[in-house]
Amino acid sequence: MKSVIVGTAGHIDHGKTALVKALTGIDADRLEEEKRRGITIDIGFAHLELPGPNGEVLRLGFVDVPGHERFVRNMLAGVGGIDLVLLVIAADESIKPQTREHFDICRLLAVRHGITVLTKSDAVDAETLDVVRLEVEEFLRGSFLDPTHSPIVVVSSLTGAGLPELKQALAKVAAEVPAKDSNALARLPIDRVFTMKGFGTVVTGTLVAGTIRREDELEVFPGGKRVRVRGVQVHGEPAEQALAGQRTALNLAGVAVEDLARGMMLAPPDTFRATERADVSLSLLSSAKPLKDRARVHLHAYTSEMVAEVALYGEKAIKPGENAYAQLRMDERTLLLPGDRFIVRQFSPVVTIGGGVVLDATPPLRSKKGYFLKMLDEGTPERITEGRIARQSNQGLTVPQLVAETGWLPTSIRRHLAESIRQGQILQLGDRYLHGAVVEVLRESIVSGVTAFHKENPLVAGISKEHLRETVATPPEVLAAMLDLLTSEKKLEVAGDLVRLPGRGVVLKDEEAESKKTIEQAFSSAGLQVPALYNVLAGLKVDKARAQKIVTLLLRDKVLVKISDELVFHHSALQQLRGQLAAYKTKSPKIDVGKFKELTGVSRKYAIPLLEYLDRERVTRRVGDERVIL
Ligand SMILES: Nc1nc2c(ncn2[C@@H]2O[C@H](COP(=O)(O)OP(=O)(O)OP(=O)(O)O)[C@@H](O)[C@H]2O)c(=O)[nH]1
Ligand SMILES: [Mg+2]
Repeated sequence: MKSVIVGTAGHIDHGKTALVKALTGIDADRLEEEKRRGITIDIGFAHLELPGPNGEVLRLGFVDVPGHERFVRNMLAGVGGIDLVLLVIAADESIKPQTREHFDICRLLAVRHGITVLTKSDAVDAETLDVVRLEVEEFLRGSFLDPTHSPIVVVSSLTGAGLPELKQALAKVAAEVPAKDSNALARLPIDRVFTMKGFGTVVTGTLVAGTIRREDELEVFPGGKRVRVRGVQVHGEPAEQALAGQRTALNLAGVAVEDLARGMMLAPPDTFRATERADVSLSLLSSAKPLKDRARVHLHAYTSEMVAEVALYGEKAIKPGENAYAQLRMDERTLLLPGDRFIVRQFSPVVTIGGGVVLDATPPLRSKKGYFLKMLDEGTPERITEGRIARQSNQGLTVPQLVAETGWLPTSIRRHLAESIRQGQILQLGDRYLHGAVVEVLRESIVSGVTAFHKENPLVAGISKEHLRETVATPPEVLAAMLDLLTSEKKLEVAGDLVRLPGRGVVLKDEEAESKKTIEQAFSSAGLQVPALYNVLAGLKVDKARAQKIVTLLLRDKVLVKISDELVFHHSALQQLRGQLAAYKTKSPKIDVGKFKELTGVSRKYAIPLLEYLDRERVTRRVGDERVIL
């Protein structure tokens, strides 16, 4: 059994609701006010089973929309999920404003199948009917309802004339409609919310993709609330599951009626993110005024409606009848996915001016990359997957992230990735996929990061993974996978938490570190009575060259201070000396060599270079044979 959603479209009073009733026996006008005023205000529903041309059963769900120009927004809430449109034109009135507007909307939403129905045939003579038919044929020329490939059926809902032919045409066209994908990830745009006695919260909608089963958990967008499906109904009958393309009612647990509204969307939990921005391809109707950059519009997608700003990519305005790439910036968060169709209406006065398709629902805020949109617009799923991964640079993307960005199933994504991986365009690192060129750059920067670290820290065995990760800005799992790659290629070595270049042995480093400690201790414990440097170095385990390197390092780090060719002091001893002089100053502003020797306990051999050092450091100033303490 195949399920197809049939929508009506057309000007007010042209007989849409009457036609649906004549076909199905169901009055889609369910509101008391609708019955009283004799017009449709909100969308209504009906259903019909027809035998298809190949003997299969076609299950048609009807969405009957209002024709009144004030209720176009309700019409938009209904038209989002339709597969096939019945464009209803009354033979006694021919084409009217909402005939055009509804037809424009269907074209902008890329509805591809339909039947044009000339109603009220009983109300006109044959001549008038011929004239109207000519007008209508002219109107449809070149569109998806072009009369050369799409039927025009003349009916009277009053007398029943033409109804058998219409049913036949419906069966034929419905059989041609490609079935919606019930294996895809489920999305149900909510069009009605109400309480049913004994059941609680019920929502209805046209299931645009996937399957929803009893007991499924779903997430409400926006808002993120979780709900459980207590019961499913399809076309008013209890069912175990609803499939894409079916009018669906769900009895929901875990949510109050007040928390739900038309415009929200149900989808699998923890899979998608609501967005406030979407990059789109936008077409402006030729009947519209030019649309300026940053113009505010009413945005309609499925059952949702909100205000959005249209930011153009590079252009100052879109001209009537033209297409452009744009970023929609919404006033509210909503769930949109690439491929979703939308309509925009002028802010004021409110008329339909255009529509288009979402290319990217996770765009950067200020991307100037029109070419990226062109690729998303025209590329194959393989290229799009590759491009999305490349865009994330060092971060790459996981399969769940790709699902969230594209709405595709994990299996499809893996299939799209297979060839790129085989060709080396894409590499898998841990759970992430990175672009090949990015991996090359990353490889270089990791090796050069480690090399630079060794150069700056000759006495440390290696760089810690965390430090390296910060240096190259990449997720831990990507670094781990890169390190696996680089160690297998013998470009790096990993020991515990440390990463190093091959050959920078730890044993060697331990000796150096030990020697460094020995030197430091020798000088810090000596105070001002420092030993000769060559004596200290001679006692070390490391060779002369490396000992000299360690000293250079200690001097660079100002742990040791060289005050003459022969004399090296620990910085703490010199610090202490400054303290002693400051204390001495409180007794006497001046000091001579003798007093200095007395104060510090050093011999003349040390006292002279130390005082000269203090002069250089402007701790003292020589005046004759004495020093003024500054
Ligand atoms: N003579 C005649 N009258 C019809 C026919 N179809 C509908 N009508 C009448 O036309 C009026 C409008 O019909 P509806 O079916 O309510 O029109 P509609 O297109 O649903 O109108 P809205 O939903 O308000 O846009 C009603 O009075 C119907 O009885 C028809 O085939 N012949
Ligand atoms: Mg109606």
